[in-house]
Amino acid sequence: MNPTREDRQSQMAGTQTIDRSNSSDKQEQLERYREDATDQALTTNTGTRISDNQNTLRAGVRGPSLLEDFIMREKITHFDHERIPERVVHARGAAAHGYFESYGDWSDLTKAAFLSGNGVRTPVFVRFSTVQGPRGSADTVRDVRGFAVKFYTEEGNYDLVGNNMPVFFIQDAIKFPDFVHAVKPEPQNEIPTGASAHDTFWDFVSLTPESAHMVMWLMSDRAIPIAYRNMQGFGVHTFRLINVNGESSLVKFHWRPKSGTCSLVWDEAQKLAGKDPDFNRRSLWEDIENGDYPEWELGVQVIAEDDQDSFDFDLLDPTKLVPEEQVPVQILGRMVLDRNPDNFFAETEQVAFHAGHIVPGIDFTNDPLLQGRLFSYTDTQLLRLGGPNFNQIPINQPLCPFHNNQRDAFHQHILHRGRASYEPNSIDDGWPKETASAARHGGFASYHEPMSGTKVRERAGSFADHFSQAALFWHSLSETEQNHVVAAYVFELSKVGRASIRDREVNEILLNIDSQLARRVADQVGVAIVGQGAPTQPTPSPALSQMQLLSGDIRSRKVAILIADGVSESDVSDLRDALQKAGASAKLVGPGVAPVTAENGATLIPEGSWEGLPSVVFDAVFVPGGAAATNTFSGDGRLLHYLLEAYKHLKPMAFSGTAQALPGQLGLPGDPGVVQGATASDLFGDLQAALEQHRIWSREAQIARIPA
Ligand code: HDE
Repeated sequence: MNPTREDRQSQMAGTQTIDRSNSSDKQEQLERYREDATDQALTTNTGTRISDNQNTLRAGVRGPSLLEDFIMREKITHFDHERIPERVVHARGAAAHGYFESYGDWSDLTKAAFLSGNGVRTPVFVRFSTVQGPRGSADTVRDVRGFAVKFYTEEGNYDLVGNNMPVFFIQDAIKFPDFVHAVKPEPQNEIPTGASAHDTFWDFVSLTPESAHMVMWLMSDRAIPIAYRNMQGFGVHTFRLINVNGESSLVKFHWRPKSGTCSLVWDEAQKLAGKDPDFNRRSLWEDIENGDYPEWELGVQVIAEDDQDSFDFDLLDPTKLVPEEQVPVQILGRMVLDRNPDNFFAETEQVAFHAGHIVPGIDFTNDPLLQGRLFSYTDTQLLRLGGPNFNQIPINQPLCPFHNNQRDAFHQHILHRGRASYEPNSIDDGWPKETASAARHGGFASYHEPMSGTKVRERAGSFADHFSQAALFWHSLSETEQNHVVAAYVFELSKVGRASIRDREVNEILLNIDSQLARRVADQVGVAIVGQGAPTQPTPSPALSQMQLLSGDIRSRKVAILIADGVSESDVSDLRDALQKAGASAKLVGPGVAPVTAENGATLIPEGSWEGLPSVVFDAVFVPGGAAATNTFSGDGRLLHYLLEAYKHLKPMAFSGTAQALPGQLGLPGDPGVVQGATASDLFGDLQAALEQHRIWSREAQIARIPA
């Protein structure tokens, strides 16, 4: 961090370093903190130029090192202190900058300025994460994904710290450490990394029926998203919006991806954890670098204060969702991520989200999980970021001015010049002063929610039903998705050593959700069903099925074009052009990364090798024609494995010209995803149609053992 001399002067003058004329641009603000060492001398931290960065000062060329060497000491000391504690949950993540744009003036709902007019733009920084694994764990594990958005609004920072699932495991914050200890690696051997498939997790959730609904989501395809850009996001809790008249509405926040919602298949997710543990992080980065910006729409389900008791569950219960068929989502604006961070540590690692960072126009409810979060996030930053000045770290600084009488503490960067650090004061004419609450641009004032009550440690009876919405989710899924849920329970419970835990999960949880689900799992994990359970038969909510959530186009899909010497160059370029025109992309993948000579003598440069860019990192595979290339393909086990794996993972596969012999050689049964044509242009329409479906689900019955 290298503030300029002007920055220092303005800080010394007691003003913030924020230039209001640039307030719409976080990038501008970060610019002043960005170090550019081009043409600069290597120095110590105190500015002394260094003449030798290769050798420690020593007594004679073979003698002992000298304590006097302040250059070596400073360098090693700094290195020794490079690590900060990783987040206790959500340690593994990736982030990007972008903007939020309001579609209109939503003053009837909220007085928040960032939602006050069509086209109003607010810079954002968004961090996606997994929950269980440490900072270096794999991206594609079965887990909940964090979806945390920091809006740098002109009225202060607003953080919407959500997940990619609309509910949570527990109802009360006091259970969070128990839940996290149970899902984290087991204490004696720190196994498993990034997985819930172990005894302590299933012990806890089988003893905690309120987790039943969220565990269903965790066992569904939502827990293995193919890309962050393909995830929905949810605020989970019920929040309040306060309008310009001071009236409150209860809301659930939704992020809807423009690229549609879709997932990996389980075998692919596991393989990716080894072949490309950075898979989600990498595609977010590459898409943004390529100008293919991920985009979401922000929506709210709005419930009038007076209607809050009209549901058969409690809106304050975070294990419940509001079915969209009951309360439709009203879209308020869109968010585009268009810039990668400059420095992972400075931005992605140091960003401090907090469910309690709100602005006028937004307020909390009494959801007991949310209430606990309001304490936790500051507390965690005090440890991680080393003291209470973490909001002075550039990525956390608001874009609007910020002034108060908080002083000193570790890592204080502001040179407060005022003489009075208390209020009221007369010495500094009373500044900084309060701002009265107002319809617009006023100070924050909490919603005047009527309160009464007796001090108790007790949950409301309205929080008692734990199975109806788990059943709602199950009955809303397509048959394919249900098969995946069953397979996930079987996979996870098969890794649970204690038979009593498997038994409890099946008989005391699943049997209360759906007897067929319980039986299908029980059969595979050696549990005898005891009793009947008391499942409900809810009316399905189609909005909960991912099968309804595809984008309908092939934008952002990634296709491998397999090449070898003698490949048809026109097939390669025609397909690549057609994909690009449709918003998708392609990479040339060769036996190695050495240039390949096409049939017509053209040189093609592979962007990766068959081993380095395996089929699991693509959505589809294309094998162009060319007699010599087909000959190479058909005799190379690596290539044949490539194709079989793509087939197994239900991907569209296209073969042109002489390559049309390959499906027959491999004995691949024909289906709408095995596309063939004399040339790339001939087959593109069919490939596009298959890619729009993303996976060929009909193929699954042939290749997977689905517990009936
Ligand atoms: Fe968090 N959570 N959480 N959480 N959470 C953290 O804060 C916590 C909960 C969520 O990318 C921590 O800075 C408690 C629900 C996200 O930096 C910590 C409870 C939801 C992120 C913390 C919850 C979330 C966190 C760890 C129960 C979805 C990552 C590091 C009362 C609505 C943000 C940190 C990022 C991070 C506490 C429950 C989402 C320890 C006590 C529910 C996306 O403060």
